[in-house]
Amino acid sequence: MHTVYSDKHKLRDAKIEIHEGKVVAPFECPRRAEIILARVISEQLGDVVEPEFYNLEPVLAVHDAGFVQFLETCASDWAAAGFAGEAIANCWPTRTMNSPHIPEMIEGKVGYYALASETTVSEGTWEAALASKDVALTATELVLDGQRAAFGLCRPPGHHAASDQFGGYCFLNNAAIAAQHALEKGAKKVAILDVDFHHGNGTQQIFYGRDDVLFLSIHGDPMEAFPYFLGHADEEGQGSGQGYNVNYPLASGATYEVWKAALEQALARIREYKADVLIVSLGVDTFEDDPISFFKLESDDFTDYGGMLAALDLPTVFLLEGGYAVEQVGINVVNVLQGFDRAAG
Ligand code: 5XA
Ligand code: ZN
Repeated sequence: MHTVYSDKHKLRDAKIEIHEGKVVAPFECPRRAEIILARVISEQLGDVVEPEFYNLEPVLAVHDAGFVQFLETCASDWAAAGFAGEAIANCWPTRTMNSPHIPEMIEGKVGYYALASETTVSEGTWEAALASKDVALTATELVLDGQRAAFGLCRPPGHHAASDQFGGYCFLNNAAIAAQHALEKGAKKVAILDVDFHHGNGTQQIFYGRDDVLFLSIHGDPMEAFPYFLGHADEEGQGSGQGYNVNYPLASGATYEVWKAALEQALARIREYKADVLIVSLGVDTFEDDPISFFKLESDDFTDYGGMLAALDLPTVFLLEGGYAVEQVGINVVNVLQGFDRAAG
């Protein structure tokens, strides 16, 4: 399997994150990608290729133009306002302040477009996010051109990014951009399976009213886990999208047995849907030692479910999302891809 990788991910190198009441070094850090790349190489998974460059058109196909403009200039606008450090949200349009007006002042804009405060916008973030979408699109193209599967080593990740919101370490929604691109290139139906520990609220929101993208997510129950306000089992889509959004929230401590039962249901739904292409939002923060999550998957479980994904017999694009047990993140990601490759034959 080819891996698409760009060094530009290093430009996303925030120095702070708000976590459990403390300012900490960000969990989502450049070292994650370096460790995964090293494992891809040492395990001889396949060729590592640079991404092609794509302009903003595929981004604007799923994201709001004002949001994209905001992201592009956020870090420099923050500095120009005389603020120190990284742009961070501290005031939101919450339930009682739901006005359509977008503030002019950068501090207000950050609040308007943020869905969580743990994620700052640091210098270089926009360039890294653009390169991450190039990685996702190039991996998608490889699969549309006939490869059985490809791995986009995306950093920053994307699945929390909604049409006009960033947060949860995400800025542009790589999986949504890839799915829309596949549709524009001739696919009729795309399934996005999100196996990250966290619910893919952004992907859900972007495709919630549509039936040409089936979105399925297995994740920590939002009653107990980020992103808290989306990801319940009764969110099934709306309008023509009714029935095309499927959530499997699982309780704290879920073992592989429990998780695999949800995966089997998701795979059955994907078979029934008859997708042309599968996109996997591949987060490995379901791992037992992940520092910010609460499932109990072990490294061998990742190999096992990689094989189950291959049994769908669909052209498959893997796009990296989360996973923060840094020393094992390479093993776990590559286990999924090797499990897939071995079963695909
Ligand atoms: O998949 N999403 C993540 O791993 C980010 C979670 C952020 C929690 N504050
Ligand atoms: Zn996650």
